[in-house]
Amino acid sequence: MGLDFKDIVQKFRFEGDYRSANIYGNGHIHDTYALVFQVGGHVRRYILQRINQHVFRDPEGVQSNIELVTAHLRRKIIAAGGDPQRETLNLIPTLDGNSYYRSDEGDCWRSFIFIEGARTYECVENLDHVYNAAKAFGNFQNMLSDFPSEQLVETIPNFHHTGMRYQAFLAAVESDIANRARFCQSEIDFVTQRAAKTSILTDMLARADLAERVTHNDTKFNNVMIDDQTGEGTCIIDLDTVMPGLSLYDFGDAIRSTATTATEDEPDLSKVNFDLAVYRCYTRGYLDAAGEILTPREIEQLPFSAILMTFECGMRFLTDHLQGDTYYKIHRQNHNLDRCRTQFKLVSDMEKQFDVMTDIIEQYPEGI
Ligand code: ADP
Ligand code: GN1
Ligand code: MG
Repeated sequence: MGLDFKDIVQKFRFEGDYRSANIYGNGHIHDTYALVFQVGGHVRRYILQRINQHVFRDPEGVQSNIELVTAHLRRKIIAAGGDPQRETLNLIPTLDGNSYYRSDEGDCWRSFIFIEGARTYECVENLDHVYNAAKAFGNFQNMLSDFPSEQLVETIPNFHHTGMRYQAFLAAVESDIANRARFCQSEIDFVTQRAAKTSILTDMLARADLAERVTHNDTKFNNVMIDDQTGEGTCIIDLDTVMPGLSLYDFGDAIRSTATTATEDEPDLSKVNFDLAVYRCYTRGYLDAAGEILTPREIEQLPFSAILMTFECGMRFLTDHLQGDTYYKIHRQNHNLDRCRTQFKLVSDMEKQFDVMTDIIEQYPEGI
């Protein structure tokens, strides 16, 4: 049965006359739609999302975080002379003033102003975009450096606790509920051979060797909107996982998704290579923006974080494949396995180039 958008649309304080709703974007988690309205002679768009409640068990907590974080960002953006309508997400309230609407079926819907004149990219097209995306993520980190983290709900507990992710992976191999383990033994071995690496960052955090900060935790390249005219990183989106974490999670996940020559699900691994020029450029942008707040220990661990976050992501795709694809949206058979393989290819490349990656960080700001 098709969705009755007219009914949902009536619950929010939208401007204009509703015209249409179209599936939008390439996110793995939520159902995202672009809503089109007519306001006088103009078209106005909004983003409408059905929150994935299998992934986010506490939608109220998610929304409370987004309300608090966007209010904080809005103040910072205004103070810096920026445009808060474009440089952060803006929730559209429901008629009764809530930040989401729960339908009779139990679905949770939320809406944002559609950021026009900017777009997200699945793959890098040029180094200016890379530098600007890195600056935008670094700046996002800066703007949240004085956010009171105790106000945030942990929307997905232990999200980047790689050791716990490894335990979940082992359990998935053990139960092998979808009978797929025998078809991915080399990927399973790839993970188990690296088990000792999984606890390095969380151990450093536990002994206060690394600072806990408020971080984004999902700094995928397609979670930054790039301005069509200027190429600047206009707005960081997808704020569901903003919560206490390590700056290294954000740097590492950004390198994972940016410093690659192919899409995340490219089946032909000969096309998937770690791109050192992109790594260098992202590092420069990120350190230009956030370098001053980072500790020497954080900076030292940047290359390793890229490997660990890529490994963790590949391991999560493999876990979901073994569990019968219950977490990420898939669009073809073995989709999660293909995604896992691209990540492990990148891990292998980075392991071989680890010394060069480290040199690049040490050369900053001169030789980079
Ligand atoms: P998911 O968690 O499923 O990845 P996102 O919140 O990242 O969902 O949204 C999916 C896509 O929708 C984004 O990659 C982006 O292209 C688009 N999008 C999201 N929010 C906005 C917005 N406010 N304005 C314009 N496009 C947006
Ligand atoms: C998911 O929501 P999206 O598509 O930006 C996932 C990330 C993964 C990413 C891999 C809440 O991100 O953790 O790194 O897919 N988000 C969640 O592409 O699990
Ligand atoms: Mg997204």
